[in-house]
Amino acid sequence: FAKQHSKKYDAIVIGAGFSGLYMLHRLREAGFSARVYEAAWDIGGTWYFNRYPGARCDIESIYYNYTFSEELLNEWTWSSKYAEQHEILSYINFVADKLDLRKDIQLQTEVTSAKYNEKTQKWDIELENGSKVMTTYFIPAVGVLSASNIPNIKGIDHFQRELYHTGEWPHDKVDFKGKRVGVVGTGSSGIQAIPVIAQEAGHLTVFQRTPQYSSPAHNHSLDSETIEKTKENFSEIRQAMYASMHGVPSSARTRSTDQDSPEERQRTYEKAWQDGGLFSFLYTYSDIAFTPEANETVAQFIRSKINETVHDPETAKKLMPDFYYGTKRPILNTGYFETYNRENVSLIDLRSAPIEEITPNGLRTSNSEYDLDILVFATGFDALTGPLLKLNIQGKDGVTLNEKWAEGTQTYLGIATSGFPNMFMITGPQSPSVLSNMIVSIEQHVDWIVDCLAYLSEHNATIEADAEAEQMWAQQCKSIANMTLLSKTDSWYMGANIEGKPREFLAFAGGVGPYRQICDRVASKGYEGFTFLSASQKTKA
Ligand code: NA7
Repeated sequence: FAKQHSKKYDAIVIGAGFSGLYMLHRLREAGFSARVYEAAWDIGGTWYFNRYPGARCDIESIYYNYTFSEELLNEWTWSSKYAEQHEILSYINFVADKLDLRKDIQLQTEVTSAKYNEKTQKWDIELENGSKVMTTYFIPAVGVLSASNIPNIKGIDHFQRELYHTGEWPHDKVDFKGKRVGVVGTGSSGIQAIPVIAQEAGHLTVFQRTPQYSSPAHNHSLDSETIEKTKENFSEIRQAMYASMHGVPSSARTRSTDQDSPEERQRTYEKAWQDGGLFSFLYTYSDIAFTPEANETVAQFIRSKINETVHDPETAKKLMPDFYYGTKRPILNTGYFETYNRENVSLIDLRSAPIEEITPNGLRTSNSEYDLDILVFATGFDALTGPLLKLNIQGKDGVTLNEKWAEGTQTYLGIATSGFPNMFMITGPQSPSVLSNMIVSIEQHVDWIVDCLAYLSEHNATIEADAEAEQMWAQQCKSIANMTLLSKTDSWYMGANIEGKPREFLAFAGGVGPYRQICDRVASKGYEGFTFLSASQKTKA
């Protein structure tokens, strides 16, 4: 009996990153039996895998921690404004130990499928080793940037030297010393890694498809006064984060670009540049995210900074971004543009000469061949939907999630999807997560889900999102994105980086504060937009 019992849980959570860990904590607190399965060798999720050189968070460390516990807040102290990957991983381990989470986490365990059983109203979860586990609530906490995108380039399997992806970085130190290194990709990961690799490599060749806007992080160590002040005032800071647009305690000014003279705007942008905040430019004027002309004023400012920084005019020209500022997540850097002034760094513009083939010893573009000892793919992720679709999830009537979302993503609040009862996504597609400080979004989702589970448990019921509610939600996500410039750029927010992926804006762009209000309203109206199935219906089925 004990053995059988150990294979049944109230809740199964997949993933032991920030979201899975907090979910486990809240489930246990609420009295549910729970188990977390994690494919990796240890906990940490994104911060376990993304250990490439220069990896750090783009949200200020003092806001990038759990906010639910005063004790955790008081006992942890960050060393710098933007924390490095290893420090964030230490923080995650500190929390897991403090809350004694490990005993309910099973590592090195990949979930191979999750199937909803309509007779039992339970989920059957299959693990890599063939064993099966049953759960009432199925909670994928698999993150939004965890399915690495390794481009399908001819010859890639025949490369005979060292090949890495930033999102699956090895634990052993990669030795770049004196080597000919190639980096493909200049998103956040590439822009963080390139300056660090350049310091060690014999020669670094950067293969760039799309130039990016990026501003200096101005990272520095945190002084004790800042830390103390933050800790003392954290309850107000927390409220501001919860009510905000992006999960940080700042907001956009109400002033528009045309209310200031060009000289005044220049001063405002210079201040944002010096400030080094992720959203500093987006907060300068109210119309930047909405109006092409307003947006162009920021774009021009950043282009002029690139021009001033990069000595070689040809290289500077190749680095000029030309899409709407802020329609891809802004990027902070430490010495990125300066890196192109180094003798040992060259920049290849793939727009004028695309990659044709990976050869056994390097890479060939349409007009040159490059001999490389190490090739680094900083080519991003199949974002948001990718990690969920990899899980092999099957809902009612044998319909898989992949079939349901083949033509486009359908969710209600980014938390649930019709036909998949009792399944709850944390920071799923069509939620504000990727546009925000992820931890604020994670905590809000988890808290909402746990309240919902308590309600279900009390009423002995199963819950399912209504198809009409999710259609309305998808429409709302689309309309909000269309009011901004966000949907006018080919980005991973739009699914545009993955071949064959439906083109649609994959997040709720209305802000974390308004989103929280919507979720709370749904709950307070008895989970409006959801249908309940009672236990008696279960017996009949
Ligand atoms: P991103 O932001 O998706 O960046 C990936 C980069 O790789 C980007 O420059 C891409 O160019 C480039 N890329 C992708 N595929 C190819 C191929 N086939 N050939 C050449 N170049 C390619 O991923 P990151 O890991 O940097 O950042 C993801 C998020 O993590 C980031 O937003 C932060 O929130 C943290 P493209 O722009 O598609 O032309």
